[in-house]
Amino acid sequence: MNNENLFAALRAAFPDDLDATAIDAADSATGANLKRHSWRDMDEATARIANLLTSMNLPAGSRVAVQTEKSVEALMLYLGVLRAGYVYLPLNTAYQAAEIEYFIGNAEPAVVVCAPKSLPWVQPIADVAKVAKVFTLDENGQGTLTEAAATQSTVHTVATRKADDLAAILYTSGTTGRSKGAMLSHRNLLSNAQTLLDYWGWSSKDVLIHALPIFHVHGLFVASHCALLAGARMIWFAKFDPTAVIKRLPEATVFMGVPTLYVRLLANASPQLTREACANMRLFVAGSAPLLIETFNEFHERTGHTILERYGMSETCMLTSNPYRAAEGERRGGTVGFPLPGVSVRVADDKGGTCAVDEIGGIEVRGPNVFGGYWRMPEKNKEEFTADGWFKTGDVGKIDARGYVTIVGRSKDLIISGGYNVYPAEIEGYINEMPGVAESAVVGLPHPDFGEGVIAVVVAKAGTMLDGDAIVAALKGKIANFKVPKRVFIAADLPRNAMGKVQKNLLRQEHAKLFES
Ligand code: MCA
Ligand code: AMP
Repeated sequence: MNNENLFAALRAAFPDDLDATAIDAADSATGANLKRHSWRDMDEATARIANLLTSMNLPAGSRVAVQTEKSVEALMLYLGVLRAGYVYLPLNTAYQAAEIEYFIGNAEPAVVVCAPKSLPWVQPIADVAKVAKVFTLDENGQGTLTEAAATQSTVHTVATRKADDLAAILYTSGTTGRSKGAMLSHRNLLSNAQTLLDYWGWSSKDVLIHALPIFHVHGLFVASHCALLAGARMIWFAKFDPTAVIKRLPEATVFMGVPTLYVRLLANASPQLTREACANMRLFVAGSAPLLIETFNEFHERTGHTILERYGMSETCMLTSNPYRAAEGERRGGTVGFPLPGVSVRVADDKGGTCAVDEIGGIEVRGPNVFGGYWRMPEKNKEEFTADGWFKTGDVGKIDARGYVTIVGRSKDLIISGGYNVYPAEIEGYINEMPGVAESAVVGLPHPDFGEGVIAVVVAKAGTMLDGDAIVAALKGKIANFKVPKRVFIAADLPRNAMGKVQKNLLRQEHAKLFES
């Protein structure tokens, strides 16, 4: 039987010369190389981790939940989990105890890997959830995981998996209730990577600057899978710093970023983002949030490069892309391009029909990249797939006569800040639990750096005085820092329509200029 494990395809794409460089780990602050990792190193490191996991006799389908800083070793962990045939569950490093408790309780992983500094609070959470083993891994690739893996063999036969077997679970927050785990199969991930490899013209001569986090689709799947499947070298930044990244552009060919990274590259004073710095580059990809047309135009003026904007989701990987090759069309700023080969996109009206050209409606998608459903939430699957099997993205958009897709908004109450999703309902839940709070509304406002900045408007209970800064401070200890409102306003009441629904658009209008400077 053919092995349909994603790792088998990635391993088959390693170059013949295993001693060639696969990854250059760069210093985030200076851009200088810190450590070279060959393809052989990658093969051996992933084999050791796979052997370690296999030696633990975990049940088939076991989840390995990981909350660690970005490092090459953390990427090896992901690949090792795939290689062993288990299910990878990445967690944002910003998540705090209450958030991690939910994910571990919900996913019931067999293994958890965390930062050594988090062990004191992760271990008790893992104990309650009956996790078999907690390992540590720090930002330098050291920890109990590395120690245990070091005793393992560097030879490992890739575990055989079917295309529909689960490869990863990515938690994405819900508009109501708690986060949902999107179940992605080996087919979902591999089909999407193969499509992008071809559509974006990857080859082994490419050099990718990898400066995104590796706990989301963009950095973990889109960027890493493309480079690995192409047998291309990566320059690996644990954190994004515009100066350091610009220093490495002259030897790179591809860069991927959320819009905030482009805003910061353009704002950077030294060294400058110039045509000369980008002379070797062939492709700049943006996605995860809307790219402002101003950024798209300024980037073109400064570098001569036209950013390729694409659109995707945790549940679906990549859905649409502006064309790479000129013969297929121009890259149009403000649009997310065409449905990728093999992916179907339609715009649905609210009467169960399909919208005409240029008519606005709900974006629905289908394809080998679309996930199988949410982890242990059959009722959500019913809600979010149509009867004829299309996934309702919650994005609102249109398709023009030429086939370009434009996203005009979202039907889901979601804020995207610097490429991270913030669900107002979740934050409002935390604020409403605070003493003295009657109710609250969380909205996103235009933000020059993050695209959208989170704020809250809070109403006090009768006879109570509230302090916005104190609410911000209290939230900082509880939830991931990017979800914490940048400002909290105290108001006498919230604007409501005749149906009693809070009119968030009025709050957005009232505070629209808050972040303008
Ligand atoms: C950091 N801060 C933020 C954000 N990031 N605030 C709002 N939104 C953010 N995204 C705040 C912190 O709370 C902190 O505030 C202060 O900034 C400094 O934190 P630090 O971690 O040092 O920030 P940074 O290193 O400058 O990070 C900014 C960043 C990062 C590099 C833009 O947010 C980032 O890497 N974003 C990329 C996210 C991503 O990869 N998304 C892809 C999702 P304080 O000091 O008050 O605590 S995949 C996806 O969406 C789909 C599938 C797709 O299509 O790709
Ligand atoms: P997530 O599933 O958390 O990764 O977020 C997916 C959401 O990000 C999508 O449903 C869109 O709302 C948004 N998104 C991703 N790419 C783009 C883009 N290029 N333009 C606008 N929104 C985007």
